[in-house]
Amino acid sequence: MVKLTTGDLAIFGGAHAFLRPLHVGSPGAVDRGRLFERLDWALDNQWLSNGGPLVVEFEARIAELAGVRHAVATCNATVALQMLCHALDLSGEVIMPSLTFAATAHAARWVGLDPVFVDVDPLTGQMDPALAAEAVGPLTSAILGVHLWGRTCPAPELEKVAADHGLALFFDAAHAIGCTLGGRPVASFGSASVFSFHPTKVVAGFEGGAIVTDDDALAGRLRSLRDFGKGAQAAHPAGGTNGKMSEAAAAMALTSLDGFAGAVAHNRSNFAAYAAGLEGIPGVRLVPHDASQARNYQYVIIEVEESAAGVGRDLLLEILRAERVMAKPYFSPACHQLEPYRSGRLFRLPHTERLAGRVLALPTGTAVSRESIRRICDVLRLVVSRSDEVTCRWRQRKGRAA
Ligand code: T4K
Repeated sequence: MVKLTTGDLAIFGGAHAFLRPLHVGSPGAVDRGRLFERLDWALDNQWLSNGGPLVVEFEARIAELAGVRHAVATCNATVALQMLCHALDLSGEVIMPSLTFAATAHAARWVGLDPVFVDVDPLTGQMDPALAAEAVGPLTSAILGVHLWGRTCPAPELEKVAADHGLALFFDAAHAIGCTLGGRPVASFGSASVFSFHPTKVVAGFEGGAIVTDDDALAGRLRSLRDFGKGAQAAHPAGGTNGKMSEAAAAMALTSLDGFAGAVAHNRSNFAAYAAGLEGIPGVRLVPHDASQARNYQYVIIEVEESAAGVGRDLLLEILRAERVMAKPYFSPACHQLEPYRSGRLFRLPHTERLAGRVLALPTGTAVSRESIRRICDVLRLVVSRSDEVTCRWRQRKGRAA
């Protein structure tokens, strides 16, 4: 149904734009026949974890896709980041952006490190390397870059900062599988990078992660740490953990990986549909991709400027959710606005705070069609074009509810 008036919006009693909720992170379609074949094979093989053949195959394919020698598959990306902090023998402080999912900071915190947050570029939302350099102190042991939303952060500049100060450099590439920067695969920067294969990611393994690296010794330490410290040349002070990927997760991840190129093509076409649909809506900026680089397009991010749109991000989110468009405010609050960091050191991060109050991730992925995107954009256009009336009705509604 085409929505023509504010009364047609679901928040004011109109019909929902969608019969079923449309999620940001709906798992992509996979070839179920192939998935069940792999699961059957694993059951027949009677080897369900601890570096089984499907995990080994998955690691080889991820290393190839990432353009590096090693992929160490893990149960998820959070544990992968924790293992990497130990394997790099970090201590004290780690410099990172605050505009990221909590897992980035929590992983460092979990292993006893102190995250030091730096601000981001106001347009791209990516960590500012000059501020990373300024944040280096006597306790700093590493810089953790994040390729936020699958857009790449300024990795070469971060490499220079790390080299100038003798720091370790590694990357949270949870969003960035298959992405390049200056023609180089993201995994070629720093000592290592971490991918996520959570169901909401473009390659999904039920749960899953991988650390990719060209460093043979680091890969060896990670394999040992992942499996309770077994097989280490020298015992690690952290002992070890259980960070292994199961054969079932590898079966799913391999099957999802089979469809990677198709999923990226679908996401790219969705991104183009959003770009066309949002064109000219005042105050709604689609955060762009660098089309000259390989991208997986798995996150569609808009920035809502209330003074131009007439409605703020939070009201827009409420309106979209009423329509069953389950947009997500990635990433709000930013990490430094969350406990346990909020009650600790004071960070002044104006660009991060501004973006955290304005950004919204919109549904994409193979479950989202161009027609659905057209409908989402039409809702946004209607709301912004009638923003005074929308705000007035919303206030009245709130007043009645209070
Ligand atoms: N670093 C970064 C930068 C990250 O973004 C993440 C995770 C990590 C590290 C750590 O990776 P992992 O340890 O998870 O491998 C979701 C995901 O759980 C999380 O993996 C992801 N980033 C983050 C950006 O998004 P939430 O708290 O927003 O999850 P939730 O449950 O609200 O799900 C997100 C959307 O996906 C919802 O709209 C529902 C939908 N969904 C979710 C699942 C699980 C589905 O449609 N189907 C599903 O099976 O964190």
